Amino acid sequence: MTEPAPQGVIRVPVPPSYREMRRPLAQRRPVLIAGGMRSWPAFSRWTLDYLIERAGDCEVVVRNYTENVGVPRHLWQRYCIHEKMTFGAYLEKIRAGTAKSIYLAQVNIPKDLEPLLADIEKPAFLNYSSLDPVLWLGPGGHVEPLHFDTAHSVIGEVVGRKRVKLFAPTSYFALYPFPWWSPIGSTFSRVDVDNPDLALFPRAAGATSIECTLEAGDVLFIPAGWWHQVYCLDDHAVSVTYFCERRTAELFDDLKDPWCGHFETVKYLRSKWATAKSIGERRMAAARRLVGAE
Ligand SMILES: O=C(O)CCC(=O)C(=O)O
Repeated sequence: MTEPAPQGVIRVPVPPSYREMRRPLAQRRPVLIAGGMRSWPAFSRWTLDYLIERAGDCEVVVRNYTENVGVPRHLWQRYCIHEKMTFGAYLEKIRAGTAKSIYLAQVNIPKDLEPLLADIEKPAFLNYSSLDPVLWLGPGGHVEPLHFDTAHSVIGEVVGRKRVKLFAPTSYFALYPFPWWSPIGSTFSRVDVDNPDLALFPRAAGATSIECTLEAGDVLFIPAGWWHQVYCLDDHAVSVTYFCERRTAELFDDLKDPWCGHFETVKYLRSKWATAKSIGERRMAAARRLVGAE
């Protein structure tokens, strides 16, 4: 089965008007707002020296992917090892080029990097509520594996560039998510989309991606359910994501989302299990009555 090619990433000027954002949001298409975060103080401030001086003592948790380097993705036993260190120690590793398979991902800025909070702004076109903004910082060459989020992502690219490969939610079955009981999690794909093993994952041949490159200063809106794999370019790349609570986004129609369908499947199986259990219990009660045990 071949998926229809998703239309490309829509580019809108900054600041986007409500009208310009309304249609892509309603159609749930990725949107790139070129220069959308250039007004953030972070854009001109966030050098490695500045980050170390402002927040170097903060303790953060980083993701160490070393054990998975060179291992085919579907054989990963776990996603990564989490390690605690100071933000400053991690930034020194970035500077020294020794953080190759260590990524600082999804660090809650208000809680864990509070001194940096004044440097960022929630994009004005975001007219629904968001969770706490999170920081991503990593070395050039890092690839954040293909996954989707259950909330919209609004990514502000602060330093360096990132290439983003996107697949529409309709590619769900072509991308073979890990099973929901695996330690990796069912929002991650088992397929290495840059070099898919079509003998193992034949449907992946039909998955069609779109791509964009985020330059420093750009903002990318990724609707919930869109798969994305993110490649850090340049010496290092830093971005901030505002995840938006999907329940508060009035433009949603959950039932049409395949990933929602996935959770629906789990709910359905649970309800079947409950039904089977109650039938089993009734039969056991009848059997006990039959043999006079009740
Ligand atoms: O920047 C990255 O490495 C990943 C970002 C991401 O997955 C997100 O913001 O949803």
